[in-house]
Formats: sequence, C-alpha cells, structure tokens
Amino acid sequence: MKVVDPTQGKAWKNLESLAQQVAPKIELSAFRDDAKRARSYQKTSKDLLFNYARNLVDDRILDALLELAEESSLRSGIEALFNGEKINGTENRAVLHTALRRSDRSGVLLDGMDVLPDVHEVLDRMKAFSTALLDGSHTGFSGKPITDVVNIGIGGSDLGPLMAYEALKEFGPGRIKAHYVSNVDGIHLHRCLAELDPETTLFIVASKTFTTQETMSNARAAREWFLQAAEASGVQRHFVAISTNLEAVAEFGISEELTFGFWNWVGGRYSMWSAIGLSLCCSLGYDVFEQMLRGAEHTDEHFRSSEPSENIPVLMALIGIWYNNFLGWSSHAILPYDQRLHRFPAYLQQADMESNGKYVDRTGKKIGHQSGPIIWGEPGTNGQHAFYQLLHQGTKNTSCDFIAGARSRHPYDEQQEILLANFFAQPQALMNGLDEKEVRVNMQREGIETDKMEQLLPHRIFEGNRPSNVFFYKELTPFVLGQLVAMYEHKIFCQGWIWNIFSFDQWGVELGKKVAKGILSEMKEHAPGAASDAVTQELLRHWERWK
Ligand code: G6Q
Repeated sequence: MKVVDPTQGKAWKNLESLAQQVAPKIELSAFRDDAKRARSYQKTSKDLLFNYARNLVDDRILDALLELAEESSLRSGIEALFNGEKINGTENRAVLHTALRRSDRSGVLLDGMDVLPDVHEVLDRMKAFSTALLDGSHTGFSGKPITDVVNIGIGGSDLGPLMAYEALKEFGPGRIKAHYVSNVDGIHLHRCLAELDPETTLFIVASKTFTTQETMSNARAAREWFLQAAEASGVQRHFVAISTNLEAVAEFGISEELTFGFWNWVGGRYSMWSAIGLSLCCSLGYDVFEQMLRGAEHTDEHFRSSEPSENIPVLMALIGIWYNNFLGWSSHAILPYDQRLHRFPAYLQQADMESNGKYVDRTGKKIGHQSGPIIWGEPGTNGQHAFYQLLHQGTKNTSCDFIAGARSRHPYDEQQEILLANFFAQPQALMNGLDEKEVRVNMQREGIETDKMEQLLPHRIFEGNRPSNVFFYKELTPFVLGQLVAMYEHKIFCQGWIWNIFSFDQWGVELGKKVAKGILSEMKEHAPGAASDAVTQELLRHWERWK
C-alpha cells in the first residue's frame, strides 16, 4: 500500500494557494442564471442525480482537487478496496462490504479463498427464513404466526437496518413489524416490549462479536421476559443470532439453524448488507432487501469504473476536502427532504465520524492536517424551523447536502409539492442571499417606516455564498436507497484514503468502554475508588442517595 502524506505533494500546495487567491473571489450568486454550470456540474447514475454547481469551486479548483486524488493514488486505493487487500491496517483485515452486494456467486478472493459462495449461502438462508416467517410457516411456540421482530443490536448492528426500515416501510407487505432496541437504557427495551406479545415476537440478537455489553444485557433481559410466558425450548423458535462468534451464540442458547454468520472483513458500520439486514428481510420481504443490494452494487460499478472527474463519490469526497482542509470548515449537514430518511443523518454520523475521526496517519504519526468533519442533520422542513437560522446567518461555515425525491409513497400531493418547493428554495436562498437593495424594496413594500427600516436592515440582509450539494431522485425505492448509501460509503473511503488515515478501525471507542467497566465494578461494590475521578466520586455519592 502506498503511503502518502497528502500535504507534501504539489496539488496540496496548489490548493492552498487557490484557497487564498481564488476562493475569496468566488461569488456564487454570479452563477444564479448560469445554465451551463448548472448542467455541467451535475452527474447522474441511473435515477439518482447529483448536482454540485452550488459549491465554492470552479474548474481550476476542481482540477487541482482531481490532481490531489491522483497524487494520493486514489485509483489504486479503490482497486485495493475491491480486491480485498488488507487496508484495515491496524486489524490486518480486508474491507469487503462490496462483496456482500455482488450478484456474481464467485470471483472475490481473500487469502486465496473465494468469499462469494459463503456470502450467497447466507443470503439464501436469509431468504428462506424470512419467507417462512412472512408466509407463516415458521410460527411462534404456540403455533401463532410471528407479527413482530425485535432487532437487538447497537452501533453498526442497529443504525443501518433501522435507517433502511424507516426509509422503506411502505414497500413491505405490512404483516410483520420491525422494532429496534439499541440503548442499554432499560426504557428502550421496556417501551418496546410493553407493546408486544411473547407468543408472536421474534428476537434477532445482532452482534458481530456477541460480547457487546449493551446488546448482551438487552438480549438477556428479552430472554427473561420471553421465558415468563414460554418454556425454555421456545427460545429455539423465537431467538435468532447474527454474529461471527458462533461459540458465544451457542452458549446463549440459540440454535445453529437460526444463526446467521458474517465475517471479520465486514466492518460493523458497513454491515447492513450482510445478515445484519435480516430484520429488513423479515419485515419488508427478501426482495426489497435484494433490490437494496442491487442499488449498492450499481454504485460500486459506477465508483470502480468511472473516471474520477465523472465519479460521484470521488467528487463528493474532493468537494468535502476542499471545505475541510483548505477553507477550514469543520461542519457538514445532511438535510433529507424525505421524512423516510429521518435516520439517515444519524446513520451517516456513525459511518463518517467513526471512520474518519482519527488524528494518526497510517504510519502511526500524528497528522498535521484536518481529518473527518462533524456530520449532523435532520429532515427538512423540520430543520428549517430549528437550526437553519445558523445556516443562513450564523458565523459558522457549514456545507450541506440536500436530498429529496420527486415522488413519495403517500396520497398527499399538496404536502409533497410544498416539501419540494422548500427543498428547491433553501439551497438557492443559501447561495444567492438577499442584498441590501432587495431588502429595502421588500421593506418599502411592507410599508415599514424609515427609522424602523434602518434598524432592521442589517438583520434582514443575507450574505449568501453558502454552498451545498443536491441529491435528487425519482423515488426512494430500495434500489435508490442502496445506491445512495453506497455513494456515501465510498465518499468516506476516498476521504480517508487521501487523508492517509485508517478508515476501517475504531480504536477511539475503546477507552470509554474500559473506564465504564471499572466504574461499574466500583458501583456494584458501593466503593468509589481508583477507577473514579473526583467528579465521578462526587456524582456517585449523590447516586447512592438518589437511586
Ligand atoms: C462499527 C463499530 C460499532 C459496532 C458496535 C456493535 O463499525 O464497530 O458501532 O458495530 O459496537 O458491535 P457488535 O456488532 O460486535 O455488537
């Protein structure tokens, strides 16, 4: 693997000077009526359109960014990803989530072994099992059909399927509902179980390691709840495991028949294409899940075969790098104007921030440049009535992705039009702003007195020049969702590659877990000690009194 400090190349220096010399002169409102730019800064991949014309870039900047990708040997990085090279260097693992959505049944080698036959064997079993649940041939212990599946998992074993279930609910037959319990806060499980009947509920314990504290604690509590109504043998019909740790699964009491494996070359936050997607198959039907895989595979082909200048994930990554590393912006908002994507920002928060929130490069040295940005967001139009004030007039710079579909799956045409008018309007308003002259005209029209007008004027001016990308699609089908998610996955990969960091480990989540373990044993002993610092000890004293 070629290791490159991106800051040492010519492209980086060139971009630094473009950021000084050219960027301050870009006035986006000058492109207000520039149809050529609107069309040429746009790429489509099947029914998914990506428009990046509203960014603080021009051809020179884009060329320099493409040069940076070239200097970082991004093309060979992409091949290394698809070819199963061990690009997760600290865990010595390949990163092959793309193999999970390959329709070919053979042809991806890892250490001389083809991984695709195993991938398809698990997919075939997922299909058979979910079909048996949906057609009622796999019943609960009392013979009643299953009506609810509860996915117990956290992080990568929760966020992906939860996000996709919320996005695609309307595509399912509606016979089985999926629920997602992740938090170790008992109220999460409690509220979920309060609505359910043990005779008709199936639990999916989703944990790659099958040792995660939150998941195992919730799974044990769910089993106890279930056993209040059923014989122990019922566990074999009502508990399913998704894991790479088959020994721990057996110890928990889950049968081999209801255990679905995956592999250590699938990172948690890239795992919804594996058996971790089982809750989707069981609730929406296997065909819906398969369509999602096909959409992601379509993006994989686009990403692997398109020239960088035509390549949507590469362009997303490079534009992000421009703001992050050369203009000094640290915040990126995901703004779906599609309520079905209401968990998409949270999903991407993990995918991006856990992958690229690193300060050490691939050789172990502290990096001298910025890595992953802060990712956040909420669906429009709710966000407009909450935080858009800061996007329009705040002092922080945030780049935004606006996402919407032409059609939706509800009968309310008026709402859909209003939603889309806002989706079209917001990025336009951010870009063009409203200058003093226009504000004065508006206030005159409103009949505001001259004194008041002078007072209000600065507050009502919008400087504009605030950039954004747009993703627009015909409809959020399972295929389009698969395409979209894979676009972001590959964007994250490209950025991590260029920043010369390891995107596929997550050592940063270990320390907190270790500290909690020490504090938990002191709590059990009622003896705050070395594991707790002074503030924690103070809080523990209150906890003992208040609990
Ligand atoms: C994702 C992370 C992390 C992981 C959870 C759950 O990339 O590794 O979010 O998915 O910690 O882990 P288990 O699936 O092992 O329970």
